[in-house]
Amino acid sequence: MEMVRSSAWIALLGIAALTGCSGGGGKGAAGGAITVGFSQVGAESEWRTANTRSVKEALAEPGFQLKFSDGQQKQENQIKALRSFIAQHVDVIAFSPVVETGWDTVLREAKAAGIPVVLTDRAVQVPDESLYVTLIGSDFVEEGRRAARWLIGDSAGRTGIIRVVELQGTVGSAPANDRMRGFREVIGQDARFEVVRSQSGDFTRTRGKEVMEAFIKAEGQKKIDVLFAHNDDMAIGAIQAIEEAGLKPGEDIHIVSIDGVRGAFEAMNAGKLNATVECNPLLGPQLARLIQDVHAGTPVPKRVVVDEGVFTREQAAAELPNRKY
Ligand code: GYE
Repeated sequence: MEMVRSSAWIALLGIAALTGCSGGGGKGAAGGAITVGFSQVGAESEWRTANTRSVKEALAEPGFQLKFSDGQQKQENQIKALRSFIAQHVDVIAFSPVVETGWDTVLREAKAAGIPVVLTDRAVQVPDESLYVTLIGSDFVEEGRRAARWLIGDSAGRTGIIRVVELQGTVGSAPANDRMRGFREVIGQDARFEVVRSQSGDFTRTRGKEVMEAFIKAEGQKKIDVLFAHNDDMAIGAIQAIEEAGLKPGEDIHIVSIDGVRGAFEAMNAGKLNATVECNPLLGPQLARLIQDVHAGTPVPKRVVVDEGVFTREQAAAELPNRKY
């Protein structure tokens, strides 16, 4: 089981030549601060709060001027923000796209305006990869696989069908699509596992609790053995629903989720969550360096991923003081 610290960055694909640098129109070209328009997904989870803090801190450094916009989990808000950044002639646009599809038009507008785009955290699906310069973030497929591998280890010696319910992240988002895929890829190789319910809880505690309540009700007398939640916040919401139904989270229903936020470590410490797969939100410093390189026209990798691990209940007490988010 991996216990790698999360700061090492690995370049996956080769070096991509940069195109579309600020085109001389931005303020940075005149030697001042680099103006960055950053469009954030929203404030849906503990992960996101830590991510926003990290980005804001890093881009508060001298050399940057940050224009920050909160999309409140709505693509239309993010598209509006990107158009406003284009109209203001920012030097670089950085954004974390709430969903994967539907960005072609606005990204073409940015390209036509000569403004380079750096994706952070989440990926887009676009027919033309030159519409963004680079993507920094986690490998969500691998996180899904890690959750499944942990589950297979946890279920060693168990016979009969193991009934799993899944709380998905935001519909159409890269982490929901990829975590679902990675998880299924691995548990699909073990005939004991059956995913009996799978629904979106939109990455929030409130929805996580509501959807888990619905799962419990719908399953009636049939036992739910495992909950896989695409993030810790939904797992924490679900824990409440499980307790209110008179069951013991972590015992009657084993729970694995993703992110590794403080709340997850506290839940593991209380015995209510069994494991969390780490997803590091502290992307700010790396993002700042990448923006500098992109603005200077220095070649950068097309894809940069974070190195992350898995933590269990047994490790929670020792690890809790080291957590930075
Ligand atoms: O796992 C979840 C957040 O995109 C990796 O978004 C991010 C996910 C994270 O809401 O908690």
